[in-house]
Parts: sequence; C-alpha cells; structure tokens
Amino acid sequence: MDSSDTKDLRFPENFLFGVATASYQIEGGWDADGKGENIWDRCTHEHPEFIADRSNGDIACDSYNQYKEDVRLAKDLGSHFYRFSISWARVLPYGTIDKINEAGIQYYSNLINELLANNIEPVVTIFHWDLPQKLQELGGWTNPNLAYFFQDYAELLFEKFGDRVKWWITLNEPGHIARSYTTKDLLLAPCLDLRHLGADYMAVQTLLKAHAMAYHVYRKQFWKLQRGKIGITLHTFWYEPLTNSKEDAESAESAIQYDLGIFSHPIFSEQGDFPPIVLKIMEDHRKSSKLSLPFLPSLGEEWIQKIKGTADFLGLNHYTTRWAQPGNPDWWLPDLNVTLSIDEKIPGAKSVWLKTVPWGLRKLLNWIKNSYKNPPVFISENGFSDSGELHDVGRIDYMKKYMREVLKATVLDDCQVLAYAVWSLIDNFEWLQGYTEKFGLYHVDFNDPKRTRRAKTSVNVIKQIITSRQIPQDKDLIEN
Ligand code: GBH
Repeated sequence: MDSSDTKDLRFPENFLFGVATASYQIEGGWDADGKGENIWDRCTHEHPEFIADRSNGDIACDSYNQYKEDVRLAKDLGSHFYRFSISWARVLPYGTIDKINEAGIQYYSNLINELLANNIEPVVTIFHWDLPQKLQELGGWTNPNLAYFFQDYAELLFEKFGDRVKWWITLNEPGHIARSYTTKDLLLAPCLDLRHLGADYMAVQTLLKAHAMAYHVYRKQFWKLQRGKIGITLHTFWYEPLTNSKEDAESAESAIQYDLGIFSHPIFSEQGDFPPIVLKIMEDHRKSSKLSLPFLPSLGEEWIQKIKGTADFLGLNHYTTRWAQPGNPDWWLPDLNVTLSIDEKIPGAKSVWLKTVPWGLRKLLNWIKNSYKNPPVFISENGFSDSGELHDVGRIDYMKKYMREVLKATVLDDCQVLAYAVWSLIDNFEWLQGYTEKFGLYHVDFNDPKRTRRAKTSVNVIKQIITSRQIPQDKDLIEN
C-alpha cells in the first residue's frame, strides 16, 4: 500500500500524541541542591573516553532550570502528553527512602504542575537508566534486593505525585539495562564486563520482579484513589526473516522472543514465565556450560503468578528493523544462534544502527496484537537522529513514514495503539554518543550557556499531524 491509500485515514479521536525525554539526558544539575551521584555521573566523570565526544550530562540541556521552557515547547507543538523520567538519585541521593531530597521532590512537583497548567498530561518513567551509585555498589540490578529498593522508590513517587500523574511507566527498556552489565565496549553505564557470569540474566530477573512489585503496590495502595494506569516500556527491533525459508522465519521468531519476549511473555502472555524457546536455549546453555548456576531458570510458580498481568499497557520503544537467519550469535542476542544484519543500502539516521524501515513497526504492532490478545500499546519512543540540522528532512521523511504505519496498524489492522511519542522533544545527551547524534524536534545550542532552543522544520510537520490527525500527503506538506 502506498501513501495515497492512507490519505483519508485518521487517527481516532482519543489517540494521544506527545514527546519523550529522560532525566540524565536533559536535566543537568548533576550535583544541584542535594542530588546524589548516579552511575552515569560516575561513568562519564571517571571514563570520559567511553563517550564519543568525551562529554557528559553535567549540564546537558539545563532542563533542571529550564523546565518551563521545555513545557512551552511541548505545548507549542500541540503535545497531548509529555513523557519524562525521574532521576532516582535526585529524589533519593543514596537510593533508599531513609534520606529524601526535598529539593528533588519539589523540582518534579513543579514540572508536573507546569504541565497540568498547560493542559499536558504527565507520563512518568520511574527509571530510565540513571541508577544511584550507592545501589550500583551493591551490585546494581544483579542484586535481587534491588527490587525492594525500587519498590520503595516507586511507592514514594506514587505518594508524592500520584494525585496528579495518571500514567506511570516503571522501567525504560529493561533489556538494555540488563545488557549494560555484559560488555564494556558498546554499552552503557555501569560499563561492566560480566557477561561470563550471566550478569545480564540476573538483572533480567530482578527487573521483572521490581516491575511487578511496583505494579502491585500501586494497585493495592494507590489505585483506588488515584485511578491511574501503570505499564512498562520495552524496546525491540522488528526481526524480519532474511529470505522466505522456514529456517529464517524461525530465526526471526526466536529473535523477537529472545529480545522482546523475555519481558513481554512473563507479563502479557496467558501462560506467563519466559518464552518456551528462551527457556529451552537457557537449558541447553546450562547443560553445555557445566556451571551449577543456571543463567535463566523458569521464574517458578509463585513469581509466574506475581508477574503475569502486571501492566495496563505495553510501552513500546521502536526505531528500526534487523534481518535474521541461522548462524553465529550477534552480541545483541548472545545466546541465540541467529545472525542479524542490516541492509546498508537503506537510507538511515546518523546513528549507525538506525535505518528507516517503516513497515517494520506495523508488523511489530501486529505481532504484539496476535501474540498477546491485542493489549493496549503506548508507543513511548520512535525517532530519528542526525547532526542537528535545522532543516531536518531526514527526520521528516522518517516520522511521516513511521507514523503512517502506526495509522495503518491502528485503523486498518485494529491494533490497540493508545498513543505515540516522538523521541525526542529536544536534542540531548545521547549516552555513549554524547552530543554527536541529535534526536530533537527542537535544536539545542550546546555552546550557548543558555542552551537556547530553536524549532526545527519537523516541528511544523508534527504540529500538522497532531491537529489534522492525518499524515499529510507529500504535496500538502508544509515544511517551512
Ligand atoms: C532509546 O533506546 C532510549 O530509551 C533513549 O534514551 C535513547 O536516547 C534513544 O533510544 C535513542 O538511542 O546496533 O546492535 O549496536 C534505544 C535503544 C540503542 C537499541 C542502540 C539499539 C544499538 C544496538 N537502542 N542500540 S546495535
């Protein structure tokens, strides 16, 4: 189907559009007003060489001071909601609730009030990667006790902000958090090399339990009064079989089970627990490794029940597609005998991993619908990187095409998509890529102490999509 077939389609009246950011990537104020140190402060300060331009988030977009300006930009865009994350160490400097930083609570309270005053719904991510350093010293997410500290932290946020926040996301991309324990080179803070210990699988188990525990606290203690929704945000590529052979189809299916399914199956499937294919791979691994500690055993009956059904929606971060075939494991899915590839001929973003493959998102939404009985999906991130051009034609092309696929999945395929967020509102600190890859709809001048923001051309396009609820045909597109 080409774009002309979608010209009369409209997003439903209750479909929500918005933008997303994350605390460490925009706030700055890294040691302001009693904030504690987190693993990104530690990693960027101790190892500037890990970051492409040796930069850090000490100041970032200065959103700690300029949140009102961010809200103004979101409003100007016509956003229905703003997805942001809370910096754990800003509210709990040492990670635990025995020491609360009131200035941190005040900051988020002000941000939430500013959003509501502007008619923008706050969508709060409780944890987007910036773990308090103290908790890392305890082993971070490889330590099962982290689930309890996370529960306490989440409970505090429900208590302080739940009167005004009706959308909660427990964790951003737990799969990525787990990977950050495996290899120093390509990954994220805490920048450890513990793959041989199965540290990623330890983290997987703790993260799932932490999510479920926070969900139950919300449901039991807060929901009656606050009536909000709570979910989890998962990232996945779409995995497309390289050819139409049966083997490639199986490789693609096991890849999505191993990547997305490790978290979505325990929460959204009827059976619960890890996907059968993943349990089988891990059992084979246990047998061949001679380790007495199995890397990823079944969650066990008690936890299967405790984790099943613990989400009101599936938050989905999606950017691009990988092709799958049998072969040597990719570092991304390390225990799976599947080789992943990208077609270098496809146009893409500045980020080497990000190619424009819009139909992958429609297929992914249909896969979720078919695998889990059409759960509500909140697209919590989708976006495109470049060098920060104001006339951002690559982003406009990407956004229009991907949003058109969301429209088709929603209207033509009846996938239950609730919302769509652009990553990101403003250019920001792109983790190990520092400030070399820009995802913002608004440009930020990082050489200017004022961190002045300026609308890129894509702002007009997104505005037009939000107000018309349609994807403009190329000829109608107002790009200037
Ligand atoms: C999101 O993660 C994050 O939530 C957000 O903070 C971030 O700024 C945004 O994306 C843009 O990157 O090609 O095998 O090396 C996206 C996670 C990061 C997953 C890069 C794929 C490359 C894998 N993606 N990663 S590989």
